[in-house]
Amino acid sequence: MPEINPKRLMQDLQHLRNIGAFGSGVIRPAFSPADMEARLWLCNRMSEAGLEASIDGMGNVLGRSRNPGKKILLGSHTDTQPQGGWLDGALGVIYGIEVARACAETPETAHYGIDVASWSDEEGTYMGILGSSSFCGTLNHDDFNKAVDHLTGVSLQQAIRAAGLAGIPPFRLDKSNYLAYLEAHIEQGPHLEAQELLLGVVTAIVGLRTFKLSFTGEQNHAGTTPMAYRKDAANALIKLAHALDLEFSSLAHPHTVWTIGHIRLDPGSHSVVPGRAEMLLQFRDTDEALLDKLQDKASSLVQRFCEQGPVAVQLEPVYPHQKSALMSDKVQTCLAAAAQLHAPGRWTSMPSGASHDAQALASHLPTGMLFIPSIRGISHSILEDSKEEDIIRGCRALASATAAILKER
Ligand code: HGY
Ligand code: MN
Ligand code: MN
Repeated sequence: MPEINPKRLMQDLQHLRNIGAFGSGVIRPAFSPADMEARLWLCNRMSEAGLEASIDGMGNVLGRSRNPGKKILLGSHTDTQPQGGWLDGALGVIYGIEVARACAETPETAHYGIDVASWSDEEGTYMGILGSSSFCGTLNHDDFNKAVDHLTGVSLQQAIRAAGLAGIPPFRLDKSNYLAYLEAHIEQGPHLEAQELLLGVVTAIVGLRTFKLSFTGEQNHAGTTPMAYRKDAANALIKLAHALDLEFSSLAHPHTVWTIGHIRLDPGSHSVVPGRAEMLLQFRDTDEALLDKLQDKASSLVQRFCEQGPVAVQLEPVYPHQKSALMSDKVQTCLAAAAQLHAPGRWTSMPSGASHDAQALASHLPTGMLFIPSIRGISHSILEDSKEEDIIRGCRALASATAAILKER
């Protein structure tokens, strides 16, 4: 069985953490200088691990084994949220490099073929799971052409050009190359820690939908405009947000989540009745039919608000919908055996409340995911962290699962 090198694993994770470091977290949004610095470093580390590594025109880093025969693809992402944690995505990419090195250093597994990927823009600075969708050939070109960073207004195409990637051909999946895609990731939620479990084998990944709601009223004086005369965009936003919360609560399943993660009031002065307002609404569940119901509910609420007035409301999708994905039963069985080996009786099967690149790969390759616990379940925050022994155990379990699948080929 390949034996990973825990010291080397932690050193690489810490090195990556220092690229774009921000307090205990990381700021490395897609195509930023820090993101590209990290990708170049990954290329070198993959080459040192004996892989043929390069970056494609979508920013994907891919390290390919020179060994003949069917391979395993390991990967995740190294771009982050505007303020992210040091392990979200990075864990699975560095695990991949470490598993490739461990197999190469172990005589009975040295002939195994392991490719390693860091997909670009998983976090959706421009478009969620951009790089992995491009790799699978499922990137919608209209979505690609209109993708923009909603915080800066920079287009995806401008960002790719500024990163020096324009014109480089994108990598494309050749299914005949691979037996499976495995992605290790932090859980980013509280369940493993709360149950004192050490590993999670993912059964399914949530689908997610993100909408912008725009409110158009009338900017006016906050002192002289009587309440009955107002067309207050902020007031309409607050009322609609509350109505959504009540209606979604009545439709939700146990794991359904919804978030209003961004609100903007215009002009944003304390003495002005806002004439315009906007908010971003995102909802997630593994059941696409329920997501349809939530979407219909949001549309009917918007229509009702428009009919009642006095503020006009518009609902428009932003970012392409990310469909829910089931993980391969066969790969789950293999990951479960590895979890039982490395955490006997202290692992569970579970859905993922976070989206992942694995949901792009799942309809093209047998795909599975392995979770390690997140301390206090925190993620998408600089406070995100995991215990070192859990990080090391997770890499050992991924190495076991990878070797077991390759042994069977
Ligand atoms: O939002 C997510 O679930 C992922 O971390 N991008
Ligand atoms: Mn992630
Ligand atoms: Mn994330």
